Amino acid sequence: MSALDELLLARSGPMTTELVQHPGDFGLGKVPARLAPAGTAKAICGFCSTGCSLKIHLNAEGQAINLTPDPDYPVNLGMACPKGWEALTPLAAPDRATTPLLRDAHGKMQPVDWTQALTVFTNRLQSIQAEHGKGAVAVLSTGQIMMEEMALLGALAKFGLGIADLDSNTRQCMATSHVAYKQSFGFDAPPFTYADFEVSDVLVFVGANPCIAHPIMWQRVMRNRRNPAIIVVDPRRTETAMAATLHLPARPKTDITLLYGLAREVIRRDAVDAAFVTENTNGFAEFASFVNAFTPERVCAETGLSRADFDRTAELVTRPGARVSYWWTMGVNQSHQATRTAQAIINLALMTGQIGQPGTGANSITGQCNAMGSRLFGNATSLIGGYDFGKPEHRAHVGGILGVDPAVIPEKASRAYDKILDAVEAGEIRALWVIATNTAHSWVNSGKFARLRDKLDFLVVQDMYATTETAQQADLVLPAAGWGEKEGVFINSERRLGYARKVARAPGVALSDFSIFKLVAEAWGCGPMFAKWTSPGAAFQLLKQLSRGQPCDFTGIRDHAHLEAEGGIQWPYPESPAVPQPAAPGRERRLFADGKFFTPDGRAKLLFDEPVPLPEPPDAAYPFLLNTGRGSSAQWHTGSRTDKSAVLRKLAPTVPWIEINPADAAPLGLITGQEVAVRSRRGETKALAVVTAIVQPGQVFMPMHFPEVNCLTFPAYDPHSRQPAYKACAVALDVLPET
Ligand SMILES: Nc1nc2c(c(=O)[nH]1)N[C@H]1C(S)=C(S)[C@@H](COP(=O)(O)OP(=O)(O)OC[C@H]3O[C@@H](n4cnc5c(=O)[nH]c(N)nc54)[C@H](O)[C@@H]3O)O[C@H]1N2
Ligand SMILES: Nc1nc2c(c(=O)[nH]1)N[C@H]1C(S)=C(S)[C@@H](COP(=O)(O)OP(=O)(O)OC[C@H]3O[C@@H](n4cnc5c(=O)[nH]c(N)nc54)[C@H](O)[C@@H]3O)O[C@H]1N2
Ligand code: SF4
Ligand SMILES: [Mo]
Repeated sequence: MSALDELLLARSGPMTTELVQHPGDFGLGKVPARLAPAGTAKAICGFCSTGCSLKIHLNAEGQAINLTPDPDYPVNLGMACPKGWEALTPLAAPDRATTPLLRDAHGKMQPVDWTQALTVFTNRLQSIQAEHGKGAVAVLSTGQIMMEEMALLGALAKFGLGIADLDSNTRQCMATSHVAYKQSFGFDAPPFTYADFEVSDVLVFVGANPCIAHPIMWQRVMRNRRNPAIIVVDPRRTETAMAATLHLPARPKTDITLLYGLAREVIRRDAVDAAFVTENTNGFAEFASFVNAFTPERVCAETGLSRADFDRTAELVTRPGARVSYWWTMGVNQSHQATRTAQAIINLALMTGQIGQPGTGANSITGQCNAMGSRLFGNATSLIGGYDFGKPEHRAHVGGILGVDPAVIPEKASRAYDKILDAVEAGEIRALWVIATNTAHSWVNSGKFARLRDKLDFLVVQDMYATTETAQQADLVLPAAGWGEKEGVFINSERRLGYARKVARAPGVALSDFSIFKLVAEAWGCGPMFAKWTSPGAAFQLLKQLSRGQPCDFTGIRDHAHLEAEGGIQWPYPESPAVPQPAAPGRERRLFADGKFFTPDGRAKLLFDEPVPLPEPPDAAYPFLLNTGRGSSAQWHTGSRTDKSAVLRKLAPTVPWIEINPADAAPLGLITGQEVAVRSRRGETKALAVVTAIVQPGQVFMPMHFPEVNCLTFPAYDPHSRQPAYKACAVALDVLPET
């Protein structure tokens, strides 16, 4: 029996044998029995980066029946948001990809078996590489698969398949935080722990709507017993802004000006932590002279904020003895000047010494369940393990641990997502392998991706569903097991590694991404290179070795079982010197308590630039500024998973809507529920109007959960992170006659 047959047969066997293999064949070792025959198993939620633990209740076969949030986990303390409660439902959706699908000569998708699928995959991609060069194939991956899987993919693609360009949806989401931290701190290292929500005196949220996007983090804020001041900087009066003590509706993308103005106030009000700045930072003198130009008058004129609100903010963040924490998400990261805006936040925390202590920090909240895993181990921007592709000693070190010849490790990081698509447009990249992301819906200015389809000789999509906008355009669909149908580790926003168990069997012949990558390696002819990657558990041991001596060192974690027993463990957690795991219920640690950063001289850098105007401001032809983002706590991105739950569908509108201020609606004669055409220079779509003062006059907002939205968005990118600026483009509205 072939290893593939064994793999497939094992899937219909008992739940305790996930990846039973001939050790000789694909090198997939036998995974020890883990699942109890009945009872409960725990899995970290596979939606957002909060990383809640869910207790899955199992039947006698070890299959999930239902779930309840885990009361003992330090992250969620027995809570879950609607997506968590409904996490099992999308697994049973009727449109799951249950078998590989191959487009036939008539353009129809036909079911094929894995042997055929792998043969076509290998033949097509290898012949494209033979004809056009290795660089003619690229990968678009994700922050939503297990850490072991994304690491195996990164290693396979770059070292085994010779693919130089591998980027992921993390570019759409966290690239800015990654670059900002790396430049400022010397490593991509979010310093905080969720306890900081509970023990801050002043919390400043910039471009973050945790009530909707991270509801359980918001619950942690609600547990704060210090009567905190909560400041929310957001052009919309979001649920979070409504719950705040002070809402600053600064004009979109003027945050950088506001933050520089606050830095000037910190200096003027003598609130600089001089000892911290002198001992632990570089660049303060230059920064201080730079921000001197950001007077309150200028800040208020450019941001549209009142002087009273600005002064109140300055007073709160400089309050003597107060613990101040800064939190940011996509309102910052998705900007044309995102990295410097994030660093303007970092600078404020540094200059006031508000870092490394309880209730402080310049804290980027992550998005996807494993965006942190992809930042460290995706092998895209950083060499797997947080190393640099450009350093020969790093390539040698990584090659040594993984048992691959350093000569096969590229000397440069991948091109960014937008450059990969530019290369498709130029005919240089001819094939794409898209894994666990829905590019056709989520990429900025999606009309471009739609046009590029014809330029691709071959498009492979590896997803749980064959129905996503991207999968429908594929030449080959590889059916993947989803969260709950496989095991592995996610890293959450506070650097906590958490383990998710397998609690359900994937439908049909769908396989875990880990198994698919192993099979691809074998079919491609580079299987031996990945001999050490016998299972997610074995891969975890390799990743531990890669982390050794890095800021993210987690060599002290024995294995998956250790993570499960401890309720997750935050990095760093080195083997030596051992870090005591703090006692329950906190079990939390933060970085930089000693003021030492990961730069060569141990000092953090204050980085800054002049504010740059909006790339596409509204004008007479396109008078509104379109902002986009999360619509409700029940909707996840492109809806491939959450739309499958009848419960979640009841919690949010199922058609695209657009929020518009009453002052703008009145002259258009527009009322809530009326249909409008929304036009930008790139596309046009329809949406139902919601007339609301949540948005400011001149601004409109659309949730990103409908594919129509990105046909409008403007492709501007932050120059450092190349993250798209999804949240600001000019649109026009036309009221449509009732039909
Ligand atoms: N329910 C749900 N939860 C999710 C997700 C989901 O799809 N659904 N996705 C997850 C992921 S991957 C991510 S990245 C996070 C995103 O989490 P968030 O970033 O909190 O969510 P967004 O709605 O994208 O953007 C946050 C806010 O930024 C504001 N904003 C826009 N422009 C500006 C600006 O110029 N300045 C400021 N200060 N604010 C601005 C928007 O008005 C919006 O309210 O959510 C995660 N959680
Ligand atoms: N206009 C606008 N656009 C945006 C944003 C915005 O704020 N505004 N936000 C951006 C951000 S922050 C993000 S993160 C992106 C998200 O954009 P996407 O990544 O495109 O969105 P998802 O719907 O999460 O797509 C994930 C896909 O992976 C599949 N999947 C889930 N689990 C697995 C698995 O284990 N294995 C495999 N193989 N497949 C799996 C799902 O079925 C789904 O099709 O969208 C970005 N796009
Ligand atoms: S807050 Fe995030 S991690 Fe927690 S249950 Fe909801 S989606 Fe899952
Ligand atoms: Mo994201």
